[in-house]
Amino acid sequence: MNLQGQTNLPKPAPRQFDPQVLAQEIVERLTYRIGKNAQAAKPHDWLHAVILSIRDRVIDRWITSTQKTYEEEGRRVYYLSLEFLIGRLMRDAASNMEMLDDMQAALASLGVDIDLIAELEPDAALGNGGLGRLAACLMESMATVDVPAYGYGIRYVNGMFRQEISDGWQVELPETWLAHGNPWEFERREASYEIGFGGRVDPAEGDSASPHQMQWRPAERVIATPYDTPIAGWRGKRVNTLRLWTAQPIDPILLDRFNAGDHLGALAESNRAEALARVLYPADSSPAGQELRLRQEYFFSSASLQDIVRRHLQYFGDITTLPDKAAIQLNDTHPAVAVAELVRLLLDDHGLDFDEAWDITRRTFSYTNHTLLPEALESWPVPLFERLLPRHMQIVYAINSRLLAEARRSGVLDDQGIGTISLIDEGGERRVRMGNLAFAGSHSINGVSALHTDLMKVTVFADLHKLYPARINNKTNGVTYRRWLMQCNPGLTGLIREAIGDGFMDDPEALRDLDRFAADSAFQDKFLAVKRANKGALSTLLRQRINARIDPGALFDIQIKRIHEYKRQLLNLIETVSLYDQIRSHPEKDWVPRVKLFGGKAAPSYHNAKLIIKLAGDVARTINHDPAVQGLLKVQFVPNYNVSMAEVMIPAADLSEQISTAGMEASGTGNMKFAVNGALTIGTLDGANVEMRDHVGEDNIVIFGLTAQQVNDRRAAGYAPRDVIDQSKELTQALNAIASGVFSPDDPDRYKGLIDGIWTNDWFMVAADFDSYSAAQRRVDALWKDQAIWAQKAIHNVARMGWFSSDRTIREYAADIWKIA
Ligand code: 26Q
Repeated sequence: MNLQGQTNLPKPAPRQFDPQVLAQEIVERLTYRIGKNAQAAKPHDWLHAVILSIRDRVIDRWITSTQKTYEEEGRRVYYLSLEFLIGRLMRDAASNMEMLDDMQAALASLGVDIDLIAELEPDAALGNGGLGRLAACLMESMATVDVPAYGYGIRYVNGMFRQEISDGWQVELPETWLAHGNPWEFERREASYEIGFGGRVDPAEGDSASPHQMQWRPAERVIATPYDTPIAGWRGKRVNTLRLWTAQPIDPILLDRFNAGDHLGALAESNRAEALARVLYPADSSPAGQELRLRQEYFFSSASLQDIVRRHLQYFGDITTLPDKAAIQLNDTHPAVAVAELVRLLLDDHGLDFDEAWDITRRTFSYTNHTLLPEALESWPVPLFERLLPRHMQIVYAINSRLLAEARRSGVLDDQGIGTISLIDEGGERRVRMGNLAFAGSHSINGVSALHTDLMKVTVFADLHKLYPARINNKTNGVTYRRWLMQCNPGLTGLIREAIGDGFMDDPEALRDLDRFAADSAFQDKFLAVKRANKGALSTLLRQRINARIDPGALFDIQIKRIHEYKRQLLNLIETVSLYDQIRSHPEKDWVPRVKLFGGKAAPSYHNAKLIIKLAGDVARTINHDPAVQGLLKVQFVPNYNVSMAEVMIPAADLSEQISTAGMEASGTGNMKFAVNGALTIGTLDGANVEMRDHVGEDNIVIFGLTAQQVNDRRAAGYAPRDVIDQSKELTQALNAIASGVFSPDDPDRYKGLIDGIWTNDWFMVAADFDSYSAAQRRVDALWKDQAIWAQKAIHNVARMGWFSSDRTIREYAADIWKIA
């Protein structure tokens, strides 16, 4: 091998996608990797063999990409996230490697239906909702636009729980996605690290030790071992790495204790370590202040930082150039302790002085905020933080004293302002504010939609923004159109290709060309036929899964997302009840047949969210059994909504419900997926809906309700829901029906408290927006009656949504935050 050895390495054989060759490969994997022949193979074995065949192609590119990254010596991106909601990978990888059609043909020649085996792949649900799915879309887009990136997270044994509905109530069951093994991952034992907890801090020994240098002696240590999953970009251009950590005890069994007869004690350490990667916290907006959660946050942050620093030193040898070679993006505050961890590594392990350590840290980190809800802002009690991370507590204090001194010197903040930017909340029980730590430790802080970013500047980060006015910037979310159009909606994709060619597959903004077909009645007919077929497929699936009977000829009106009061599933249900009431009162009117579908999980401890699920079931049962509205209105709650279910429901939607209280949904990303699949949106001017309206045009979206400003003003002026309710006969009737037990005869008071909340407080402005929402729904009905107009608007949506591709989002991060060419 010569000095440039790599360039002389044998090149992997060119990829061949001949279905016959593929069929041979699959059978070969089946035989030699799984140990079965085609006759004995079960569907699971076929799936495994198919994944191995795809994986081998991915690996060729993975190795080339890694090599290219090393050779280019450019900056790498590290995306730190406690959640990656990836879903299934088989179709994604095969499609991105451009072998999906050939794979289908190969399998067909072996007598295997690709759709049937694809169904068997578990849905990797290592995330709660939007934030986790965004991380997955961004990973795929980074590979697609050729950004060298690593995702870092936790390999939870149990991801998001499986939701069952029992007697109408949500029941949470563990999801065991790893039960049959995971052919996508590679264990990398050689890249293991020790992670400490607790213990004490001593001054560093030796004459050369700097004053800030300390020696942390943790009381407890665990090993973090990574598992790598390749993430292939579109056309296999680049394959990046998703590195997920698992935890192991240093001593699996304490043999001395075991031999002394303490059998449980001998395993205690092991259980404690394994708990770290056991389960994803299923709360998406009200942080559970549990010690285990903070331990998870530190565990994966420390492992990731040690890995990043080791890799940097191995290739560049000089820790001070870290910010030139590494950009670390914090996905919300969940990994914010990484800021203190990097400072610790620089001070204690590398002997830098504090100023230099702090400068390197700030130039390396950037932070994405995903919520303005005060109850979702993470903070940890100082005593807990100090007990678990004594050295980091010192570092937080040191950062804080600099931050506050700088603020005083600047003169832009008064004492109250200084109090709000402090890393320590001194009101009551003292707490470490993770949002302020992430902000202080970053050179860039971004929101996820234009509105959300504007609101960040005047709410949560108003004072930090005064002090550092250049740091906050916007990066409107996007979604990957490979998964969310091309894979989940082959019918529409085929129709688009027929009309405008394949350009949009590499450049989603080329979807624009479709605009000129919007008024073309032949194209409209084909478009409506595709939608109808997708609705048929959903209807078949729901019949098989939950024995639901829904008519694909009706308008499919869908709200799928986590259940939360601010997302206002309750507004939708109250309007459904009101519509039910109106149909019964006026059966002679020309009602539009509607199917209303709901899906989503409630945080297990979120009482009202669980009650809303129960209400959806109660309303559904009553309406679906009433012959008076038969064929006109149907309601269904779809259990266990997840990525795979979204991939079937979204292409089948006519109407997308994006109805959060304005100012409360940071962005939304489901809204984008629906629109690009040709659904019309009924929505408030919240999150990215605002920008969607700007792109698709106000005639092609149904907007209603108070604006964020109006919500704010109403609250400030002392909003009295009672006055609003008294003005609306329909709302009064619907609320009374629900509160009096019309839908819950078995327990008439079940919804009394929930509905009382609307009468007395109505923080989420359900009553204030009701009439406007109801009127908007009747505008939707009117549009539906003219299918040509409906199709025209829907086609404009598909054509004009290209900007919401996560490729665009990633290009903006790369240019503005990571400074990658
Ligand atoms: C924090 C501490 C302890 C336990 C749990 C949590 C926690 C976990 C997940 C807090 C929040 C989340 C998830 C938030 C989330 O999904 N936010 C959504 O992010 C999307 C991507 O930016 C946006 O589109 C949505 O508007 C936003 O709600």
